Amino acid sequence: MTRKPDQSWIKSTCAYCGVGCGIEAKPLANGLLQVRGDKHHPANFGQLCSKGLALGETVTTDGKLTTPTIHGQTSDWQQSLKLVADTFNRTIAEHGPDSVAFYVSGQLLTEDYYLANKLMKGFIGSGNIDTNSRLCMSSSVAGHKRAFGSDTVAGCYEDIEHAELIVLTGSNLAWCHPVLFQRIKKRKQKQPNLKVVVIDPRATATCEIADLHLALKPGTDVKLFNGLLQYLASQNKLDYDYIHQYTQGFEQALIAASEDAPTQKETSTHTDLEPQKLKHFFDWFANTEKVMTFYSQGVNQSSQGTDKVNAIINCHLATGKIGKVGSCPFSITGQPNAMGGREVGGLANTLASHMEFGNPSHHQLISDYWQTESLATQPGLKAVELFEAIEQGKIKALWIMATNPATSLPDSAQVKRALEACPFVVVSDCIEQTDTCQLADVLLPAQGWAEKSGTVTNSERRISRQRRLIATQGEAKPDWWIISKVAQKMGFQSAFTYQHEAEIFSEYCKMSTLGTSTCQPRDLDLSGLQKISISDYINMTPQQWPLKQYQPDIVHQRMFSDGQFFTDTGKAQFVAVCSQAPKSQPTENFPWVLNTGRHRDQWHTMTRTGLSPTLSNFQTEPCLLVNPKDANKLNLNTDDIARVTSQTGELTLRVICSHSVAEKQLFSPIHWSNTTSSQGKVCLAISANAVDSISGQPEFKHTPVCIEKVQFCSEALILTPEIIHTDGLDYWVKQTVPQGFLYRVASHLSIEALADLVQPRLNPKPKPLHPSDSSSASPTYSNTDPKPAVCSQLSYQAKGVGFREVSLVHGKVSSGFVVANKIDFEQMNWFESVLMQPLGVDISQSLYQGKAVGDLAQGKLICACKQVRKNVILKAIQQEEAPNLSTITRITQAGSGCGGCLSDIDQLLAEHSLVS
Ligand SMILES: Nc1nc2c(c(=O)[nH]1)N[C@H]1C(S)=C(S)[C@@H](COP(=O)(O)OP(=O)(O)OC[C@H]3O[C@@H](n4cnc5c(=O)[nH]c(N)nc54)[C@H](O)[C@@H]3O)O[C@H]1N2
Ligand SMILES: Nc1nc2c(c(=O)[nH]1)N[C@H]1C(S)=C(S)[C@@H](COP(=O)(O)OP(=O)(O)OC[C@H]3O[C@@H](n4cnc5c(=O)[nH]c(N)nc54)[C@H](O)[C@@H]3O)O[C@H]1N2
Ligand code: SF4
Ligand SMILES: [Mo]
Repeated sequence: MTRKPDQSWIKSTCAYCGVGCGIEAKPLANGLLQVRGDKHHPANFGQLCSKGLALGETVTTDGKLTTPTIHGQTSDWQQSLKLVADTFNRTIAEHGPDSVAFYVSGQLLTEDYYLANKLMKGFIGSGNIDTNSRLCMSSSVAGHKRAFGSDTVAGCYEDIEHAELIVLTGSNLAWCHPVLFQRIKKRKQKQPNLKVVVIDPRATATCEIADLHLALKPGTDVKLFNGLLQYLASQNKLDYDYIHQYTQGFEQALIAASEDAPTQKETSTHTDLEPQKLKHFFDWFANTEKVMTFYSQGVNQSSQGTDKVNAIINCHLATGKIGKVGSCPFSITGQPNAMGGREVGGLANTLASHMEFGNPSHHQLISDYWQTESLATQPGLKAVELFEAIEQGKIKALWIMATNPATSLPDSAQVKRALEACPFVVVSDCIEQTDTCQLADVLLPAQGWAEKSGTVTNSERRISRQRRLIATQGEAKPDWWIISKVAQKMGFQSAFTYQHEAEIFSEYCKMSTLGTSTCQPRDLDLSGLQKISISDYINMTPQQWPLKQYQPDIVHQRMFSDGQFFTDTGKAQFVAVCSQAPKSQPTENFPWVLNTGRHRDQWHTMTRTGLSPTLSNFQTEPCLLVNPKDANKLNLNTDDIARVTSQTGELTLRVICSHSVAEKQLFSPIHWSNTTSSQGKVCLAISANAVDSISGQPEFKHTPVCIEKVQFCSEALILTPEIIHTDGLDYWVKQTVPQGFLYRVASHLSIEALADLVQPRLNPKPKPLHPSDSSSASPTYSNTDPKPAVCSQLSYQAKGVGFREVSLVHGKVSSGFVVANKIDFEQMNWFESVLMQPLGVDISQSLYQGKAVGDLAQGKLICACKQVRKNVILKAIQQEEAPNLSTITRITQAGSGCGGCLSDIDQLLAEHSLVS
């Protein structure tokens, strides 16, 4: 008897990265979701990373935007949609279509995205719709178009199973695409001959699987790959048959490479790489048949991003390592639907469905298909230019959807000025409190990941369904619904009459067939889905394009296997590229280079992953990684707070000394905003002037800065069930914890003054404390309601030394704070132990002594076999100069039993030394 599939598990797709993992979810009685990997999904075969596993924790009602608001006042859909439509119409009537703009996102579903593009380019008649993919994939898009004549990712994930050499450049795959990383790791364990090369100025967690780590000088990738092309030619390792038959422009590209990188010595000097290491890489590439090169933001987010992409592709074309099993250049997409957005035409410089501005037949085809006479004739403004135009008053109405530009665009102060200057700003989001929402005139509540339904396309061109998993909270609506309603109210009724997302999807798929018999063929072929019915759409399994027919079974396709490309001649185009230094160079005043990127457990501006206590516990503060030698010169230690200043702005970040960054380089994560920190938003310091001249993508990884230590007089930890106001707190960071929020604070005030500032902000309000008149550690301590205690407060004060207070409700700690000169390990430990105390345990003694209680004094149990607790392991990590798994297990004995806790120890190592 075959077992019936469990109907209560609904198949959907993870909300986060471009790997596009399939999930299965089961709604729980408490409104949360149980989530597991979908064993049948070809992106992950059941695997999930920490973010995917914690998806269920992020569907809480906390902080959700549930009603439309106008100028901060709750409104309704009727009124707010009318206001948006009328204001856009009036602005267009007065100032023309180019006076309005949409700024959208790779986190919209394809159906949403298609409609946003259709409305702006097709009916408003302006090219002014750009997307956060400009910050993410646009250099790859531009590089692909130059080389292939189309924006095509050549390979598929299955190539990993065949590759003999995998090059990861500008990608921290272990943290940013963890399921692909694990897949490579597993394959390497089975197939030790597989070689992995990591090219990254930093020693990241990805280096764990690297046979070779090339810590190149930031920004020198073009030199490195030109050096490789020159080497391949000099060693007679080129595939001339392939070059002659399928490509053009090779001679010019080789001449450029040979002039740019004439010798290995020259390449080695410019990239700061040891000649021996360079030669290893070159030899491996030259002598391995099946090579995959994955690249991501270390390549794209550069003032030479497009050239970097083409320098990589040149090497693959010159050796014929493309379109073959196990061989391809592979741009890994960031967002879950970055690829879908590129397909529908969400970038300001493309039209729709991989059809282009400047091609009259494409214009005609689209105008006929959409039945419009207003199709935009010119590309619109790219993201950075768009926000400049907004500040200059050229854009008078702006609609932002599913992105948080006040945090993620370069030069946050400029973005804020622009949004403040713009007469009308609409923001569609599912979260109420973001830096961008705070600057909106109209806020529209969009359904979030678990509430909405549609499709996304992942890095390997695979379209998966995202399915509705829970009931919608409040009045939130699907983004496609919001867009169609506004379009209808603007007067475009007949073109936006959709009742179901499936209708939009099939219209979009059909668009991919336009003109393919009369014009040139296009890579994006979705013809097999153009007639999909609503019920087939509802049940659709993952489909990979190109798809001429519905794929009932999973397929693994690669592009260009026939050597046919989408240029005018059908041949791939080599691009002659020459290395250039990053636009902003260090100076005497700004001698360090700040690199920015991602942390393992947070997603972008934390509006969603920040809701999960589990994910928020990995890296709790916006940090600055500093090489220990530099730290020494600057008199900085781990846990100090540093001020980082660039020509654009200023940050205050917690220092972590780490060998993972080279001297003169710094790294900081991108996740904190003004909503979660005082000055941890890295884009405050990033200039908007350094962008790639072809793609318009900003240089996020190379900002000259200076740093100095900031001396504070006091620090505090504050636990509160609700958000508190932070005025007067010089440095603060907010973290989600199971009880509510944990604030970490540093201040120029004395301990007493800081305690006075903090105390009234906590709820329930504590009764007045008994002041201590002693300057020694002979404290007074007050228990305001010792016995039957529904609500009680315990506080302790030792003048000039410390201050501790907790409020209990029904015997459980509900809020509290500790203030000291410096919140050290002991204080942190005490606070944590008090929070974890089971009901009914008397914590007054612990409060008095400032020492953690009972067993919890050493933190939670990590190794059950040897009974080793967290803090014992942390202490060992801190005492060791270069801690690693084997030294820590030897010193503490943890993990020497069954070994089941080794991954936890590894995680502690990663958290506290940052390189695993
Ligand atoms: N956990 C997590 N995962 C994510 C995301 C997230 O927010 N959190 N976001 C998703 C998105 S949208 C994206 S775009 C991807 C990004 O994924 P990645 O591109 O892998 O992530 P980043 O950390 O931005 O940058 C990658 C690496 O580029 C390196 N780098 C800096 N300069 C250079 C250089 O000049 N040359 C080379 N070769 N390398 C350099 C950096 O040191 C960094 O380690 O991640 C996706 N996945
Ligand atoms: N310094 C620096 N800056 C960077 C980068 C870097 O490496 N360094 N990386 C850049 C890159 S690659 C990227 S992709 C960007 C990401 O930057 P953003 O796009 O600004 O980051 P998110 O936090 O993902 O913002 C998405 C917003 O959409 C909301 N949202 C989520 N789902 C939905 C939905 O279904 N509908 C609607 N309407 N809203 C939704 C979320 O609550 C959130 O507010 O950051 C860029 N900025
Ligand atoms: S690898 Fe990406 S898609 Fe997969 S579970 Fe993690 S965040 Fe989600
Ligand atoms: Mo991205």
